[in-house]
Amino acid sequence: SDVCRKRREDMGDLAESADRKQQGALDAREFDRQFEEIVKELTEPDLNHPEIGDAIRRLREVLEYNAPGGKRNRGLSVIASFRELSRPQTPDAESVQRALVVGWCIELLQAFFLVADDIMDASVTRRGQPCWYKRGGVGLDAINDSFLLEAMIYRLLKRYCRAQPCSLNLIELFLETSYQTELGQALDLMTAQPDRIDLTRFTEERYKAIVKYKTAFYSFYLPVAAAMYLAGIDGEEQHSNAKAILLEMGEFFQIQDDFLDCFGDPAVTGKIGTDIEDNKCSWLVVETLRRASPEQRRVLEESYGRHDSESVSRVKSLYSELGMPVLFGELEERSFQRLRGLIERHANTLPHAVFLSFAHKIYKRNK
Ligand code: GPP
Ligand code: MG
Ligand code: MG
Ligand code: MG
Repeated sequence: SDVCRKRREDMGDLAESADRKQQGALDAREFDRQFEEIVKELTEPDLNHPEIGDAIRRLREVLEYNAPGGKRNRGLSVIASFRELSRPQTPDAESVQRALVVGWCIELLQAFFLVADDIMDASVTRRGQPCWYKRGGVGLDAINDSFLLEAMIYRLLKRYCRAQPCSLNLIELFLETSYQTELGQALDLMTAQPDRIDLTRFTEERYKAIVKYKTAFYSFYLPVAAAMYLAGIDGEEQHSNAKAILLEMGEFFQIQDDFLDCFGDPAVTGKIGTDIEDNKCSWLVVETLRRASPEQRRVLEESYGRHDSESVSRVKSLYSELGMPVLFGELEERSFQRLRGLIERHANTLPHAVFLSFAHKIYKRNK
């Protein structure tokens, strides 16, 4: 039956990829509509509550400013993966809605992280608008707003998934993934202490650990794992196979994020990079250190982690001198090929389209 499946997959490939595209566009529209409904459900019943009404109106503002406006890759991949995993059946309306809501739970987790991360990274813009904490009158109150965003995840799971057999698996998945991301953020921050500029800490091993924990689990394993649970797939082996592929994709995604921090166009990415100023263990600095001459290393030592624009420009020039854009382009090709191999080896009974369509969304991205 494995052979049959393979053959069916190959033969239907072309027609199916057109169908998927169309379905994806329809789902994206439904996804946005679902957000309006979620905001209403989470806030309307208590808007005029005598005690918490004011706080609920604040919550509504926080939700509307911080949850939409991104690429929605993570959220949309829940419904896309769920459809693939349900094949050849077409899921009923209620299951589709559940997958859309769980998709929003991931976007809310992301909003929670980003509101907090922008404070920690002293960032200025996000998704083409001022970071939430930069808005007049918000400031560090944004910390509590980030907690509110997190709390919405569990209110939604309770409302939409409570009666499902996968309910506990989903809750535990969100909690475990949050913990992993917070560990990654801890590693990211401790490797970037502003008063201790020490380039020897920027090793490849440290880099890989940071990005696996701070990005790969929540951005790649979480959406697919959630879709698997929704589709009734809860076997440990299948989850660990999916994880092997998705963590690799996540590592590459953060390398892109680091590259775009310096070489991306803020008008396209919607954010202004801060990695050099923040003394971050970025892919760019790790690779530059591997290639730098003793003199070039001295330039880095004197200029990395400083806020003045001359220092930042010196670091950027060094990145260009050492050919980082070319190196990045080569890595992107190699990484995509390696991923194809991983999918062949690890996808097993899971449909390859789950992984391939996710990979196609991120390769060659410029935002
Ligand atoms: C991306 O790092 C990682 C996160 C946004 C996770 C934050 C985790 C918390 C527990 C707060 P980044 O700082 O490179 O992202 P960006 O470039 O988008 O600011
Ligand atoms: Mg950060
Ligand atoms: Mg950041
Ligand atoms: Mg970044």
